[in-house]
Amino acid sequence: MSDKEIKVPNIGEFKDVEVIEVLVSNGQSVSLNDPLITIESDKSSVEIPASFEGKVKSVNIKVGDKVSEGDIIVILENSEEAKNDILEQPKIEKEEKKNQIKKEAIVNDVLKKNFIEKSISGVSLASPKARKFARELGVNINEINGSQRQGRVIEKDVKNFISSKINKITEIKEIKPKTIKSEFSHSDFGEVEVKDLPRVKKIASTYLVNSWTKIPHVTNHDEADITEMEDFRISLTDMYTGEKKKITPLAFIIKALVLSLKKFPSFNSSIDDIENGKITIKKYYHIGIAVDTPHGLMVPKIRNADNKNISYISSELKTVSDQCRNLKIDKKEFFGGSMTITSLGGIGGSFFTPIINYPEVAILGVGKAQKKQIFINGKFESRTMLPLSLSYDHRIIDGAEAARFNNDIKENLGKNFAYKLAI
Ligand code: CAO
Repeated sequence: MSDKEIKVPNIGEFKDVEVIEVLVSNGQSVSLNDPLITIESDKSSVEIPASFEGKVKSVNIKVGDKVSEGDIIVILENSEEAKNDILEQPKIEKEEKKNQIKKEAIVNDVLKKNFIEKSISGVSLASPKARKFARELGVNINEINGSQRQGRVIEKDVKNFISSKINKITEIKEIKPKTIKSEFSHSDFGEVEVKDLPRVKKIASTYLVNSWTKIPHVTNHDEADITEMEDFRISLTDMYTGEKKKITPLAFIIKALVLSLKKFPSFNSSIDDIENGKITIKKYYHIGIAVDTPHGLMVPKIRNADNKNISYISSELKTVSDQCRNLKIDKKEFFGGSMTITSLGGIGGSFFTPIINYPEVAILGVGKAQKKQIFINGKFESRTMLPLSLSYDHRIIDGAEAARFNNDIKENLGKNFAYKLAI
């Protein structure tokens, strides 16, 4: 089988056109339509593609040469073998050969048309650097309007073209969803009263929507056996007066959570900008507590909970929730948390799906503890079970890690009495 030559096709009346780029080298495999060289007249430049496939045996042209129709660009080695080499196909049958000839004719026609049209309109003049840059980025240079004389495209034009495309994509992303408006109003169906939404609810709604839409939430549900903890809690008395201490389970849960955060630092973190690939691990333990107030939900922090004992945490809980309810709390107290606890234990209900308090990465929902019959060591026992609902940011925390975290909290609230040390 003889070698095949790829020649400069018919490019109209153009002769002695300068070669500004050679895009292939010896030994390289080329496929149909792969660009071989770029030629440039005084008005236009165009790539000459391969009119058939094969392995380059020799390149007969170098940058700066002047070429005309019929000049040999490359010689492809024994093209059928090379083709088989590339595509691992059986020998080309007669029919395929015919198609190949047709393809070559089409390539040549298109090329000729392009070169002549572009020469007339002068649309795709481009520096070799810009052409290469555009090709590497997969941009069709003919779509770019050049900033130079006669519309010549330079590298900067390619960059501007790409930025404008990116901006368009961003603009599309930022289109806000429309508020759905019904053709009927509520009052069409009966008496209604329209009131102002409390300011706190309006502010909270922005944060809640942000968190719900930006963080991929997952919630793991579990139950902690707090039988011994409850016995201990209820037995607590004031050492001076001998009166029963009023400490709710929440103070114990805060302490248990701090212990778990120390073991699982990724729960005490924030990602402010996922694009920059950075995570902030906090070395402090400021636990947020969701407080139900007549003005709406507020989340003050119990600062440095690791350094406070349970009695102190309990009194601080009362102080900050009173401050929230009386609107006597500094705005700064709503920021800078490690993780939040939202407890419905004093009200009722078991499991729910809490929304993470952005920019935190997890929130612990606590339900009402109840006596349950639990099967232990072959028999049923009456145990006090506390429902836990741990929602976490799945970008940072995996399900297995969340399950281990819940196990650890259960451990801290369980028989091991980790909390006893902290009274
Ligand atoms: N299981 C069983 N009983 C519980 C309990 C639990 N998990 N948690 C609290 N209790 C009991 C307390 O021991 C207390 O009992 P006594 O009246 O017999 O002493 C009673 O319930 C009331 O407790 P409390 O709710 O006043 O106190 P707390 O420390 O548990 O909670 C606070 C403080 C500020 C979290 C709470 O007042 C509050 O606002 N809760 C609502 C939070 C909320 O709305 N979360 C939802 C946010 S998501 O929309």
